[in-house]
Amino acid sequence: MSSESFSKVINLDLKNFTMTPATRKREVRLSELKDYFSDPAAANKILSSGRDPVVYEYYEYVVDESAGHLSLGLTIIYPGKVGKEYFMTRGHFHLKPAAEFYYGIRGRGMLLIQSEDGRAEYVELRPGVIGYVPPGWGHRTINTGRGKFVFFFAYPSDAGHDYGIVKEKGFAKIVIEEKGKPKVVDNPKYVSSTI
Ligand code: PAN
Ligand code: ZN
Repeated sequence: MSSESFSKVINLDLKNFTMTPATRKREVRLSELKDYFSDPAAANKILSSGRDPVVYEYYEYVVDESAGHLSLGLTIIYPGKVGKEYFMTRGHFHLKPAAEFYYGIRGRGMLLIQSEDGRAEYVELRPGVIGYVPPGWGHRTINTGRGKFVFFFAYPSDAGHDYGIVKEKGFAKIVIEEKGKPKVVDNPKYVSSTI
């Protein structure tokens, strides 16, 4: 059993969008993500101009890794697009069928969820709106606004992360800008799991 004290203040700074304490802070730049976008040539064009923007960053506080605990965090997705596709997270499934929730704090975005057999749904997130990821469903978030998109999340600490399925197959849907508005469309590069 952990000897850690649990009576601590976990502070979400809603002005500067930071979380303390955090066990981890990660920044993900376009160079790491370029193959996840439907138009890698558009990503290469940005990169070859000498820019490698931070697409998103997140803070995570793993209170305790053992079963029964929650991990908490704050994600900030910057505004931007690669071709027509908005900046987004890599996306993943959990190794165990664990649920997660996202609470919108700032900006406009979408939570895209997908079952292992390819059923896809989405929720539009804005401040005060909660997005729910059911156990076993993959999830990705997308910034569809003009400013930062910020949300709080919590999920079971022993859930684990599987990034491989999304890397190999992508998501069935992508979110693009059309006539200045977000639109959810079929992903032309999606690899369906049915043979
Ligand atoms: C979130 C995500 C966070 C970053 O905390 O980890 O938004 O997205 P990627 O993990 O897909 O890079 C979460 O869903 N945790 O389980
Ligand atoms: Zn997750």
